[in-house]
Amino acid sequence: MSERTLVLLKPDCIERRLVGRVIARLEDKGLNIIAMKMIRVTPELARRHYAEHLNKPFYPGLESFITRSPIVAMIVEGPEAVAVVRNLVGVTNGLEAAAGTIRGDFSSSQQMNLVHASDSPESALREMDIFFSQAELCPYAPAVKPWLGTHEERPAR
Ligand code: FUP
Repeated sequence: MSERTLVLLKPDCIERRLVGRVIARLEDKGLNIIAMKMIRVTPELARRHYAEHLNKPFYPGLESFITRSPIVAMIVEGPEAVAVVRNLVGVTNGLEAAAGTIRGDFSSSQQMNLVHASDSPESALREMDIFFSQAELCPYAPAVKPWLGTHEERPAR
């Protein structure tokens, strides 16, 4: 079923000039980018986004990292987008992420792992709302739809 999820290209992704290569992986998979902007995360925004980690020992370092350079925030849309994007991104620690995933191919760090992707449909709704207003969404028909699956797999909705 078609879903939307939040993707953040983190400061290390921008600093290392990997933005184009990471976006290409999302596009290659057949996902639609329906919103995108470059912003600098403020400490307040970091605390909202990472609310579940606020009391963890690694939070101060995480906040310093996510606020140190701009990020690119995106909403991507496609069949089962939440799980599909998490699989493309790989597990949290770049050293453990599978080869072929973004983190597995480009990261050797637990903190500087290039990309954030929502971990559930509920998280996606909460996080999309933090970074984007409804007016910023630009949905469009995916030209690749005939290649995304058979009619039996995904009846018209
Ligand atoms: P993920 O869902 O893979 O982005 O990872 P988590 O939600 O578990 O963690 C959020 C961010 O905190 C990760 F991107 C990296 C960072 N982190 C650390 O820096 N140290 C830790 O021990 C755990 C997570």
